[in-house]
Amino acid sequence: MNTGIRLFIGLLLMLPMTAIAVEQTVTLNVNGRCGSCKKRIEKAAGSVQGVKEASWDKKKKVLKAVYDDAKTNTDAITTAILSVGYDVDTLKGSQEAYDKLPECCQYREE
Ligand SMILES: [Cu+2]
Repeated sequence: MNTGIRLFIGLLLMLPMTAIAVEQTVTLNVNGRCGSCKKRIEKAAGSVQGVKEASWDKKKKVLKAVYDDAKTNTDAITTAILSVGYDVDTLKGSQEAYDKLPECCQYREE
């Protein structure tokens, strides 16, 4: 094999590896109710530096986020969502922020 081809194959093999090392996908259970909840949750997650994509499934109550693991991590995304008043997995969202949510968005049963 000549060097050119070997180099090309080498680069080709490295491409997916660098992509996997940097980009991570996480799914989090985030409680919420409606379209405004969706906007708030996605905005909070998306505002974290390094988050490339955030989408919340209203039916499944699951947030899927794609992020650059050199810039951020799951904890930072979780914290951002908690701070706007939404529960993430077993963690409770900020009560203060929750109380400020419109009544129709208050998803907790009390
Ligand atoms: Cu809502």
